[in-house]
Amino acid sequence: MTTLFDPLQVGQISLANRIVMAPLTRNRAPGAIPNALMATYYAQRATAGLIITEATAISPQGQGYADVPGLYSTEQLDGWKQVTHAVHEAGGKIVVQLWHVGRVSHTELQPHFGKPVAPSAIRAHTKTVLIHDGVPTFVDTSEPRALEAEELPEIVQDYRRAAENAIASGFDGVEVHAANGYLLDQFLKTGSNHRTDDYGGSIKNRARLLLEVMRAIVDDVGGSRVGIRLSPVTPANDVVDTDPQQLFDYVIHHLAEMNLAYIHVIEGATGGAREIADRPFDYQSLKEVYRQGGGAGAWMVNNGYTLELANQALERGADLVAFGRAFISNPDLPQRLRTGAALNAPDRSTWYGGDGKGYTDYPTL
Ligand code: 8OZ
Repeated sequence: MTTLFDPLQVGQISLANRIVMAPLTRNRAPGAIPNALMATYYAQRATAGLIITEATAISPQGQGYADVPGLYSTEQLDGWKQVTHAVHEAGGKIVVQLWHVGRVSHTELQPHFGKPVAPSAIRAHTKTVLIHDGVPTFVDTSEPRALEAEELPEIVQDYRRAAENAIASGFDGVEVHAANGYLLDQFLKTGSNHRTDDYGGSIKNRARLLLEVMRAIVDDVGGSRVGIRLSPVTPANDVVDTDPQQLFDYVIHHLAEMNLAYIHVIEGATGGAREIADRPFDYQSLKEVYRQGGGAGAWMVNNGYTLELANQALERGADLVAFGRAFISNPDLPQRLRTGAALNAPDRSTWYGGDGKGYTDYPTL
């Protein structure tokens, strides 16, 4: 029987085990530049089979929170090189999560204090984080503007360039963040996409930008080091779709043709309930559509997993399990899971922003 501790080849990345560190926003990159503290934090967690970095802006426009990192300037690439080097020295594997927040932003974080961009000019009822005088504060997101169709090829190019930058910075691959109500998810879903051009309306049109982004990246760096994160029914950042099962069947069917390294699925409400009464979804069926379409990438599951739930998921055919909060407070999580050791509890007050406290000071066994 397969266990979490068995190795797995994921595209061109060899994983020592099936325990993945989920992407976690920590707001510790002032000026959007990755730093030595971050290198320490990630290297401490290098016994994960795979580390997925915190969401990382592909462009200044893609930025939506204070002190989250980017991957578009020389300084940022140099910062990330420290991180990938430290993780590789510690024997780990690391991919970077590529992020455009779309409407989940604030004018204070946008180039020239412009409006955040979105498929349609519909405000998200959600918060973002600004840091004033070192203190993180949650504020409402700003009113967005609808992107012109002519702007979309530039965004596709920003993703492609960020993927190239990732490889140049020593990452083992990239994960496209198409989940949690950010730009690509905003395009996918009916609640946030009211466009009447080729990028709105039908499922085919709403999925167009996502598939263009994926094709551009895969053509450039090769599918064997590309993954994608999806969240079919999450209410995170105020997204909703009238028919998520049909929408994601279409998306996954087209992803199946791309020879991706993995598909990463958030089940239920991100960081919350795994089942949502008024948003049912059949994840097993989604995986079957992927496999029937020829998709051979690893199937990664996430959201509220315990060791017991993880073992059940492996029995049902999942290949990888991503743990988020448990990795914040347990740098040696794989060893703890293997030995049944107790887990440190995460301190929520230090999740977003700050220094090494609640970041690099959690004890190992
Ligand atoms: C928590 C706080 C800020 C951003 C996501 C990137 O939900 C995030 C995020 C999470 O995917």
